[in-house]
Amino acid sequence: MKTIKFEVSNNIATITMNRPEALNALNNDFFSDMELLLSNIREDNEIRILVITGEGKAFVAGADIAEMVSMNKAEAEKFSSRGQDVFLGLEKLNMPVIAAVNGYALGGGCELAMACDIRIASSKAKFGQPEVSLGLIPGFGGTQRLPRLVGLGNALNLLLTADQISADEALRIGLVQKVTEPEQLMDEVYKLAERILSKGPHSVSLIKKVAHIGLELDFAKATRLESREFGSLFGNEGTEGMKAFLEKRKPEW
Ligand code: DAK
Repeated sequence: MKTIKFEVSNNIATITMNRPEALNALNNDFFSDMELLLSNIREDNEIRILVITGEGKAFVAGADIAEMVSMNKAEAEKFSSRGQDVFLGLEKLNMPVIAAVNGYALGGGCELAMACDIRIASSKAKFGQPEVSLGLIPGFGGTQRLPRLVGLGNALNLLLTADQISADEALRIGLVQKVTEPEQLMDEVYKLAERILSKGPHSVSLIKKVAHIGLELDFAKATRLESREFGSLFGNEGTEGMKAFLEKRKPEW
C-alpha cells in the first residue's frame, strides 16, 4: 500500500499512516488504501481491535492541500464524501478503534481521530481545525463530530479560530481520553487494547454499536435498542460471564 503500513498481532490490527514527508496528509491514495483495508478487516474474524497511528511527527496534518488546491466543486464534493464514507466505515466497524495520536492532528487528522472510538494522545500531540484559515470548512465530519464530543462552545471556539490546542487542553475539553509521554504512547494503547480484549467479545462490539446508533435516535428508541441487545447476550456470552463470576473462575468466551 502506498500510504499505510498494516500489521496484525494478537487480535489487534494497527494502521500506521506512512507519508511522513507530507505529515501524513490525507489524499485519494490514502482513501483507496483505507477502503481496501476496511473491507479486509470486516472479513477477518481474527481482528478484534483496530489501532490507528501516524509515522513521524504527525498523526495527520490534514487533508492534502497540494492535492485539493486544483479540485473543482464537483471533485471537492466527491473527495469530501469519500472521506466521510471511510470515516463512517471506521465508526461502523464491529470492533473498537483506538487513535494513538502521536503528533499533529489537524483538520482531516483531527476528524480522523474523532471518527475513532477512543483517543489516546502523546503529550506532543496538537489538535485543531485550521480549515477556516484556508477559507474552507471541515469536509470529513468535523463540524458534526466535534460539537458532539466537546460541546458546541468548545467546538465553535476551535472551528472559528483555527487555534491549535495541546494534548492537555484536548484532555480538559474531552477531545482525548488520556495523555501519555511520547515514548509510552503505543505501550499504553496496546495495554488498553489488551484490557478490552479480555472482556466479552460480543458485549464489546454491541456496546460500540448501541452507543453509536443510540446517539442518532431519540432516547426512548435508543433505550429499546439497548434492551434488545442486552437480551441477545443471554443464553450465550452473558450467561457464561455471569456463571463464571458465581463460580469464581475466568469466563471462557
Ligand atoms: N497538505 C499537504 N502537505 C502538507 C500538509 C497538508 N495538510 N501539512 C504539511 N504538509 C507538508 C508541507 O507542505 C511540507 O512539505 P515540503 O515543503 O517539505 O514539501 C511538509 O509537509 C512538512 O511540513 P512543514 O514544513 O510545514 O512542517 P512544520 O513542522 O514547519 O509545520 C504544521 C507543521 C502541521 C504546523 C504545518 O505543516 C501546517 O500548518 N500544515 C497544514 C495544516 C493544515 O492547514 N491542515 C488542514 C488542512 S485542510 C473538504 C474536504 C476536506 C477538508 C475540507 C473540505 N471538502 C472537499 C469540502 C479538510 C481540510 C483540511 O484538512
